[in-house]
Amino acid sequence: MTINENRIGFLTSAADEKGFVESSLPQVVFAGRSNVGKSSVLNSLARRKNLARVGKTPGKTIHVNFFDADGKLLWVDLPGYGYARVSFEEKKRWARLIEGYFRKTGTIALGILIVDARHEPTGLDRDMLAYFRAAEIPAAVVANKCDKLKKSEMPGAKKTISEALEVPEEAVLFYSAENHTGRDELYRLIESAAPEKESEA
Ligand SMILES: Nc1nc2c(ncn2[C@@H]2O[C@H](COP(=O)(O)OP(=O)(O)OP(=O)(O)O)[C@@H](O)[C@H]2O)c(=O)[nH]1
Ligand SMILES: [Mg+2]
Repeated sequence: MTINENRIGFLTSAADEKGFVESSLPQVVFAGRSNVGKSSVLNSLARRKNLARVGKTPGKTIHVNFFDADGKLLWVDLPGYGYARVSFEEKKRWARLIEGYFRKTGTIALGILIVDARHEPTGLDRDMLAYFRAAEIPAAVVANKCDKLKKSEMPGAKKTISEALEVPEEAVLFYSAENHTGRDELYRLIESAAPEKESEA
């Protein structure tokens, strides 16, 4: 399926489960630790600067944000997990919101786990990926901010991420929301994740 990149638009921001979009469209979900660049990757894919809101400090995305991609997919930008410097109450709220999303939502065609290319993934990243597997959600691992790595550091970074997440090295896609490295490959993966619509006879 092709997704027209000029037809990706913001739908709604949900602070709680009542705000979730009810739709039969397959969903592509952007998940990962706070500040790894989930919202930036979404913007880079859509070739837009401020479609999803990006922050200098972790914890920018606090709601579940829904985007319509060409009337064919819903893209879902989640709040990040694992940010230590927020209150316990706020952490609980995020966890409830993210868990509620996965519990209530329709078909997820692709789970995109975004990690920071410079850092070893955490237990929470492993949990996220394990959840995708258990729920039989096809998953992609995107190592964002690769513009911050020297070329010589890239093979080691890939190895670290693949070992920590127990996925083959080929499954780790380097990405840069800054200079759009990996953009076309991830875009194609998203396009191929959605099932072709059955022809209406
Ligand atoms: N150099 C570089 N900076 C990036 C890249 N992607 C994101 N950033 C920066 O990282 C910061 C966080 O980006 P966001 O897109 O808000 O991250 P997020 O994962 O959505 O964060 P939360 O919504 O808080 O969970 C911002 O200052 C971005 O400009 C990248 O590929 N390269
Ligand atoms: Mg965000």
